[in-house]
Amino acid sequence: MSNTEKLAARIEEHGLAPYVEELDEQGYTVVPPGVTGVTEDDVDELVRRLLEKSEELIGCRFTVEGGPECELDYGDFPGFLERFSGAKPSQFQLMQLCTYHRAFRDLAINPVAVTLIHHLFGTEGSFGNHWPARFSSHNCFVKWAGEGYGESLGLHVDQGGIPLPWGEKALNANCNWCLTDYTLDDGAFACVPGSHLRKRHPKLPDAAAEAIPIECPRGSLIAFHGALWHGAYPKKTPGLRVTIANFFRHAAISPQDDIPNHFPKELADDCADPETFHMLAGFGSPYQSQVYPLPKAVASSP
Ligand SMILES: O=C(O)CCC(=O)C(=O)O
Ligand SMILES: [Fe+2]
Repeated sequence: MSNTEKLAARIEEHGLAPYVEELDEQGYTVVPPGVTGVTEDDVDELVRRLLEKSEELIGCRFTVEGGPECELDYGDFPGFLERFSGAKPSQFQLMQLCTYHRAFRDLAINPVAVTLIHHLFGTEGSFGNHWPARFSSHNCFVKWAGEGYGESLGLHVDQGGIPLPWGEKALNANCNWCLTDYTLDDGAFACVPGSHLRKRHPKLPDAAAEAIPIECPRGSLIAFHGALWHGAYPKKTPGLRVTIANFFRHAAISPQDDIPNHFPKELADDCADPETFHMLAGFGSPYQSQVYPLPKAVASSP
């Protein structure tokens, strides 16, 4: 079976046809937990581990209901997407989640998420277990009430580092796992539906007028094309918005986190599907060493 046929079979197996159609037309899709197989218990565990790690790294206790229990000082850090509007940061990002615990590695290779990502990158040039999708980085956004990204909503594209013109297929793609409810006032994901088809960067602040909030219950997956204009609304309610952003790249694009060279192999083996994890991690590129055999001289030339 070709990889194109395998992909069609996986879309069928998981009942993903409507989500794939939405991805193509709108540039994003929202998949409910009943379809991804991520349970309430899984979400509880992920949130607990993320907030424990946050406390360990920051020295402040965080709860979903109450938010941060301390005042937090960012020093000179202007924020990443906050810079567009000059808003004061009211979030932080945790990185390299797949080194934390197996629960994050299992989420990174969730079969529904990976199937949608394979669809976004296409199967061109793929064979056997070599699909174009690779991990780029595994991150978490922890957000609380504040200015968010300001008026611009931080609208951007995730494949923004790649020179124009962009083609049909994504070069980066993202899986946002909403670990708390997404509503407008809770700081929902913002996007301009269909903007991936414009194949250019958003112009700020005008693009913000076209954005809509993506509201969905905790446990939902928002998968999106790397050329979709997106950001987030400011959180206005008490407590935390917690999201895991598993960022993928086409094999031709550099990873944000140098996973192929630095991710521990023994951790990659400790997950629900080590073969898929290894492939997405990008281990074993034949050009990292003299992998392809060389011929042997059997007799000297006359
Ligand atoms: O939810 C957010 O604050 C922004 C998410 C985002 O830009 C991303 O995951 O690429
Ligand atoms: Fe983004």
